[in-house]
Amino acid sequence: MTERFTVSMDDELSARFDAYLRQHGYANRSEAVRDLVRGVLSEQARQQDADRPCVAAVTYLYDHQERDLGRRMTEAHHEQVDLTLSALHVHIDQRLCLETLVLRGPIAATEAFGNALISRPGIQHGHLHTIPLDQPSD
Ligand code: NI
Repeated sequence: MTERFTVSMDDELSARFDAYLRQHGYANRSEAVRDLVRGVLSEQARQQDADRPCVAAVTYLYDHQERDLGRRMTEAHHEQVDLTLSALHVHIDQRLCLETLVLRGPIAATEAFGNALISRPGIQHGHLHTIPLDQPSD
């Protein structure tokens, strides 16, 4: 089933929304509204339930020769092995490394780990994307 509803918007907000659609490559307003609603609901779930299960992807760049980061980041991953499903390490050039970790666990613990990784000195372009999962039925 698909529910249809009409949204009223003043001209200025509507023009800004259309610009947003173009920037983000949306073919129509409905798809953009669906994504925005999903985003808001995910954020609400994230804030309301620290124990809710989630999967998350954390990505960042660093110079492995700086601050002994190559060794220290690997050590950090091993300390939280229960939260880490997978770790991808790519050598970008002589010095730079890109890492993407796929995490799984309770939202609060997973985000605390991801945020602690990307806030370390020398870690660049850190980004954490959390996807809340439905509570397991028991
Ligand atoms: Ni590397």
